[in-house]
Amino acid sequence: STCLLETNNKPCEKSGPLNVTKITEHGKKVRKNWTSSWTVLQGSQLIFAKSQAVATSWFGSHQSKTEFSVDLKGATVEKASKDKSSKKHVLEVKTQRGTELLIQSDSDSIINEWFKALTEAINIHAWE
Ligand code: I3S
Repeated sequence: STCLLETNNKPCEKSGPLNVTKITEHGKKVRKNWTSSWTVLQGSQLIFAKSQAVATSWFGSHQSKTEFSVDLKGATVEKASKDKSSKKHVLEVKTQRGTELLIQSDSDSIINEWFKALTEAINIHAWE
């Protein structure tokens, strides 16, 4: 994998730049706000930071630079249907807590890698 960061003896499975927006928070629809985020998959946590540099400093010390993170336990991931976004290569992640995210890359292969990694993480952590 492409992940170079590690903390608390927990390796991170995958990281890279993705475009992300929430579409629902606590079960309520929110206005889309697409931003490019450095995205890190670590165990059951999917973490979004403003940039790789910020993510690195986040891993080095404090957590305040994290934009937000979601827990993938009990989540689902699927390829987003066309009505969710006009963009190409979009995944929809729904968490158990009622947050729905869209994540997107201009690269089909990158989004397919994330789809695999997220599906695996969701399956591995399903029963925790
Ligand atoms: O699902 P929507 O409402 O068509 O999403 C688009 C809008 O949120 C738009 O912003 P404003 O309506 O707040 O100006 C965004 O700029 C677009 O990127 C959204 O659509 P896409 O299809 O890019 O996800």
